[in-house]
Amino acid sequence: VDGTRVPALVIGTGYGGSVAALRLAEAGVDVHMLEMGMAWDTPGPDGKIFANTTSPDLRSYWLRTKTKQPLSNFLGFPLDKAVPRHTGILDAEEFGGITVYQGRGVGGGSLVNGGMAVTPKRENFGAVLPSVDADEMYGTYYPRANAGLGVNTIDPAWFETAECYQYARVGRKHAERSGFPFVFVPDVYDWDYMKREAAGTATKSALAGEILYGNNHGKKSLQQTYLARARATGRVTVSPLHKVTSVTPAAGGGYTVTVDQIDTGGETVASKTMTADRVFFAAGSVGTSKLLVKLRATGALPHLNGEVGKGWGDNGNVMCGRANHMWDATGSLQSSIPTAGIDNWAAGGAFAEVAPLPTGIETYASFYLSITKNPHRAEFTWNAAAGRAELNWQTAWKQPSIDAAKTIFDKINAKEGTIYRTDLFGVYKIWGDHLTYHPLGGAVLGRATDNYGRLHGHPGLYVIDGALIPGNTSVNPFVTITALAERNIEKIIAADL
Ligand code: FAE
Repeated sequence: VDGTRVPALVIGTGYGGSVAALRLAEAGVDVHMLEMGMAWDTPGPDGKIFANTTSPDLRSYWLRTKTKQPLSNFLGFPLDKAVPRHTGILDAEEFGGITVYQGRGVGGGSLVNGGMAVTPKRENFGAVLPSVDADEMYGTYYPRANAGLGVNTIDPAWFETAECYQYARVGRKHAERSGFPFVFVPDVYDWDYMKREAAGTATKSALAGEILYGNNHGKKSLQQTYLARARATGRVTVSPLHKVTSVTPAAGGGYTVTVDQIDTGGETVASKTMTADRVFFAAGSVGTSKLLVKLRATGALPHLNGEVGKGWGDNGNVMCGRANHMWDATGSLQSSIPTAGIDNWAAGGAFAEVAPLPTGIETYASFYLSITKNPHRAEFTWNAAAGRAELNWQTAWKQPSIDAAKTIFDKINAKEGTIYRTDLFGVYKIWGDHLTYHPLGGAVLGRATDNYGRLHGHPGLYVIDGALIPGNTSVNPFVTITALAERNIEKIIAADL
């Protein structure tokens, strides 16, 4: 790596980065990808690559000495426990008013996420990205992204009988009894594989509760899709445990990229520089934003404009649980892959997923992750004294999300004669309003960049990840991130190379 010159360098190996790498390589361009997380291709002492959700270990968290589980409590008891500090797979990155969960490793968020692969309703897309031609997105790039990601839908007949989706059928019943539209949510998990798990003919992953810290089987992460195809071109090199710290114009043209190689304890073992004709920022909304505000403030990229760092949102994420009556048991066996959604976006600004609580025991609880229309947007800035990027999100800004989610769950509770759970996020705390799984924005399309992700002020620098999307997508974001990356890289290859 050290001293190399490459035509295209990609920072990060999540959705945006993987699309860029594949399409550039197919166009004949050699690509080097730098990823701060691990490769996740080698089994641990237990024979598995990834740790189970119910027994987090050193593989589970990014450089923490104690787990920070999104569901912090159960029946009033704190669940977090000590783990060795290690470059684990899930980063719970804490800013002043919010904890932002992100995947770390080759594959980015695809390693840890639930695989829910939702294309937003076309009527909502215009509000998300008004400068993007929706005909092109829905005619070409959303279909391309869905095919590339391996999106598939559950067999509705199997859904009706599968023990592991009793919780989702209870969720549907309650939604429909209160008059809310119920929808199936597509996923990149292989539903045929899950059928075999249920039949006892395949090693269990979703039915063993695997999620958050990686799935050992069944889920098509980017390692199985875009990144596999990118590597097969022979033109893509991936360097894990390499963290980019600076990008600045190089004397002879192109950019000098400074990289810390780290060990699995997070310590820097080597500092390297590379030179690249073009650099693609694909470090995720948070990673890209943090880098760009630092590089602007420190003078490494002085011509970045004032929009860099702005327009960040949490996709309106808020969680809650409901306590059901004894006749609405949700099942002791729950697939970790959600497949049911309640769509109240048009009327109440909320799209809620019926999520699992895979505890292995009957809880009589229904659990939901809502995506809501939250108007608040935060900004990343560089704190020179502290030497770090900060985000000015306020915890109180979740109130519009809580209000939107209540349009669904207050009504269901009233209809069913049930109450909210108060034991999942602390003691007597109903709302999981301290976190997001869906960071978006910070280098918004058409503001910090042109309409295709070219950063203003520095030719040859591109943003191609969730940082382009202004804070909300109305549904889970990765299909939109992938489709937008497909659109932008096609234009960049045609016009710039
Ligand atoms: P991302 O996938 O985050 O990739 C960025 C990569 O860059 C990461 O691998 C970083 O380690 C790496 N990186 C960052 N900084 C640096 C640096 N300085 N140097 C080198 N590498 C760096 O970005 N979305 C859905 O649509 N459906 C779901 O079901 C879903 N469930 C989720 C569940 C969880 C627990 C989490 C955390 C997220 C979930 N998401 C879901 C969100 C989704 O994973 C996320 O929007 C995408 O992964 C973002 O894609 P990007 O390409 O922007």
